[in-house]
Amino acid sequence: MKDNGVKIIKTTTWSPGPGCHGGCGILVHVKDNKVIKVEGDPDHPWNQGRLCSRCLSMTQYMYHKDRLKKPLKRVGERGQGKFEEISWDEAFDLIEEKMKKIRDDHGPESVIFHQGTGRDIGGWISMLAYAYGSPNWMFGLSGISCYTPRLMMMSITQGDFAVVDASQWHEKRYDDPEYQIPETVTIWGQNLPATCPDGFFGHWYIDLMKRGTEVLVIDPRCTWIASRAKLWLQLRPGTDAALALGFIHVMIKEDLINMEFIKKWTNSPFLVRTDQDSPALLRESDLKENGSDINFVAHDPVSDSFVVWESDNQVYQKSDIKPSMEGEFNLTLANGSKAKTKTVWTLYKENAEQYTPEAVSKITWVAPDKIIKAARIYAKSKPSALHWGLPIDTIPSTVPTSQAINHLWCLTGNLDNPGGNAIARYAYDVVTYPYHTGGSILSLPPDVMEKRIGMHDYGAIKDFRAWAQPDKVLEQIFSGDPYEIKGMWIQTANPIACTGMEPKKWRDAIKKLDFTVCVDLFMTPTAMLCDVILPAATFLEKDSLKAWWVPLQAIKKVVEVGDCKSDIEINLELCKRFMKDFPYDNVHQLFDTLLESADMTYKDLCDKTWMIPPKGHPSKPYFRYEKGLLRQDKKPGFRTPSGKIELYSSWLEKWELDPLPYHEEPPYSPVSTPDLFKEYPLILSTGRRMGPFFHSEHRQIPWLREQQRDPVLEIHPDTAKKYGIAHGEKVCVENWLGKITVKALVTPVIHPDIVMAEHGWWFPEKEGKEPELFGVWDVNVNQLIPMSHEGKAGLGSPIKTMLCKVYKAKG
Ligand SMILES: Nc1nc2c(c(=O)[nH]1)N[C@H]1C(S)=C(S)[C@@H](COP(=O)(O)OP(=O)(O)OC[C@H]3O[C@@H](n4cnc5c(=O)[nH]c(N)nc54)[C@H](O)[C@@H]3O)O[C@H]1N2
Ligand SMILES: Nc1nc2c(c(=O)[nH]1)N[C@H]1C(S)=C(S)[C@@H](COP(=O)(O)OP(=O)(O)OC[C@H]3O[C@@H](n4cnc5c(=O)[nH]c(N)nc54)[C@H](O)[C@@H]3O)O[C@H]1N2
Ligand code: SF4
Ligand SMILES: [Mo]
Repeated sequence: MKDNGVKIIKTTTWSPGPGCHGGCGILVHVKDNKVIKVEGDPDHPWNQGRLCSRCLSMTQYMYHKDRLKKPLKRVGERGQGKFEEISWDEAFDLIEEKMKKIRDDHGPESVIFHQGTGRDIGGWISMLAYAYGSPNWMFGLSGISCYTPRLMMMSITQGDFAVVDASQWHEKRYDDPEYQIPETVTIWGQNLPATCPDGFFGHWYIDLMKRGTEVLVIDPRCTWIASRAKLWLQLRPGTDAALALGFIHVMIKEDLINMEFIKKWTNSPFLVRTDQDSPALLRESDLKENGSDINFVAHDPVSDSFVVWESDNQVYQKSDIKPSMEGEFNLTLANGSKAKTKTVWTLYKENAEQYTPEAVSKITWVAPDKIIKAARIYAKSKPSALHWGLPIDTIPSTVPTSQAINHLWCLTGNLDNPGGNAIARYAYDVVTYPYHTGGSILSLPPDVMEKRIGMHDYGAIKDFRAWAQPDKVLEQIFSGDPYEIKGMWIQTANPIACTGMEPKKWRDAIKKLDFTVCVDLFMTPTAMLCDVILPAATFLEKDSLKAWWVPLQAIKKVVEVGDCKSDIEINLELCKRFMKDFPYDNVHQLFDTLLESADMTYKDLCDKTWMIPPKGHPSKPYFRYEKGLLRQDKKPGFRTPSGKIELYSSWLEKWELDPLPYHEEPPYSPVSTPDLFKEYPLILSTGRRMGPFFHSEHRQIPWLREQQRDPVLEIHPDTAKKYGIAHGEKVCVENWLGKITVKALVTPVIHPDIVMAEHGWWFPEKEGKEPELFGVWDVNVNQLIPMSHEGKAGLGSPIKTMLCKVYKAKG
């Protein structure tokens, strides 16, 4: 398209620029090789023309005077802020020399490849780490507490991930005849209009609400959506598992569950041995079908488990026997000994029994009648969809919490149904960012993978996600045990201002290493400490592709800025230097290989810009478990070890964790640390997102910063009054780990016993060298949150459930 010398190009987003998890369709106006305007693409089914302020500010971002435009080499001491511009050739040569030396002297595992959140990086940074030979590719957030716990739990429970079906799999969206508007959407700890995370666009809820969907909100804060909800439950932070189990209790008691679905598709009729220290699913080796006391116990070959069958004549006949859900059975095992067993469903009901509305109310602060009402709304709505956010990950007990919530849609059969929780796969099975082990562009031999940090501590780290465990990485940088860490490659992360808890430890860790590289777009508190800084291109300056979840889409290079290079080009160049016979010459060759499963080339994809999988494709809903579209063996069922939804989790059993969900107190809370609570009498929640900023980004962009100049602490008017704090005044937020000074935002949206601090703050306009580091130590709330508090699965951390005191700052 051409008009007055202005070319309009259709493309899609995926960091850097808006920062975000991306997905939106845009029209880019280009004049004289310069972007002059970005607007929403009205024809793109995802955002249908809408854009957030971060995308609308792209011109200010791309052409900002502070953008890094050439590679930099440190010439002073670390943190002194003395850098010299070098060419790309010099930068690549230097990195090659230094990193090869570390590899020769200490082994490739001694370099950590550190990424930030889920942006256009996972595929490319894992490729670089593996080409170099290091298994230590890492997302540096304590306990990997962002999305991974939810992904892991969905994967082991139902074999696939799921998200709310807001019609995103249909080009015609809400008007598609197959689609059904959810009667209710439950928004569990998510602030969607501001966040749009994890392959979801926040405004879809508003579209749904306009079409009649009611919302149920579970959040300690009255969010924009909560203020428009049918019911809002203001729970105590970190008690979500108890609340979900309270729902389950009510749903079972009032028969609001979908028993047909549960019988047919879950492992509820399986038998569990209960007379040992820890219960265990029965295996074929435990029992012979004909050798048991009762002849209606049948072996299920897919799952290698035992199922109890209902039968009038008590003779096992596959054709006329229905699985039975309930009971206790004394069996004779294959080795002749006796065993007590119960069905999964019997155990499940017993477990839920204790979570009465009254008991749950005491834990969660939500009134019993509200718990009952909410459970009824969720379970009776047809279809009913549930979306959950980051707070489910940011607690050490994230595994039982995500499990309990995941069960809600499994118990009601709202899985892969129109308007429920649809199974989400990469569109056309094109993997640009591997969310679990496998799917990476390169792989490493098992003996090298064995050295991945945290692998032997946690089953979930070993079996589910190929990342190193970040808390263990930080510990190992200081201990050198079992091997020394010597270098760090940091790309799309800002551990000093954002990803790192106890960021002063991360500062010391980075400074301790022999060689560090940071790839970023601006100088940050983290980049300031590194040896080489490489200038990355924005998404409008690079070619890339995305399939999270739909559509499959192209990101197109529209212009160039300075000497900036895309992350993928940087990594590909280094892969060639680190790995003999690296299979790709250029990024387009790599993209073409990734697109093989879609049977197209990158050029084809660019011509179309975006594509939605056709009906019948395994990456398109609905009811794929009935059609044999989910499992590799093409049988009906789910991609779990048993082929069933595992309400009783065989993976958790294998990892020696509790196979059923339960509530566990956060490590610091009025209940678990009452003495500490006397000194620090407020619950500190952190990281409530801000629309204009993405984490630690965008503080230098005028149109964005003018929306909010300073970091704030949300505090209830009664609490502010109690502590003599007025709106807008400077307050200290302090606990036993540290202190920050921010502005009080006195507001009734927050519970009187909770204060909410923002994360990711630093001031690009302030002094950058140490000790100031852009004022990060005055305002970074992560100084009040500990590392090494991951849960039993190696996942989760107390990011949103700390304690603090608040008082007026002096002066
Ligand atoms: N207290 C508290 N802390 C938190 C959270 C919280 O809720 N509370 N949330 C946590 C969560 S969920 C996450 S995911 C982390 C996120 O942490 P990060 O991912 O580290 O956050 P960002 O500030 O978005 O990005 C880090 C840096 O990457 C650069 N960058 C952005 N995109 C790109 C890109 O495509 N290429 C390159 N080379 N650089 C890029 C940015 O300029 C920025 O300097 O923060 C965590 N920190
Ligand atoms: N503008 C913007 N968008 C972003 C980001 C950003 O920095 N800025 N970050 C991106 C990233 S990486 C992520 S992970 C997502 C996160 O996005 P979301 O999943 O939406 O998470 P948050 O904004 O951290 O918190 C969501 C809500 O949870 C509530 N909450 C706090 N504690 C609890 C609790 O214990 N239980 C319950 N039920 N609710 C609680 C908060 O009050 C808040 O309203 O956002 C992404 N999108
Ligand atoms: S969700 Fe908002 S910030 Fe993210 S790509 Fe879309 S418009 Fe841009
Ligand atoms: Mo995140």
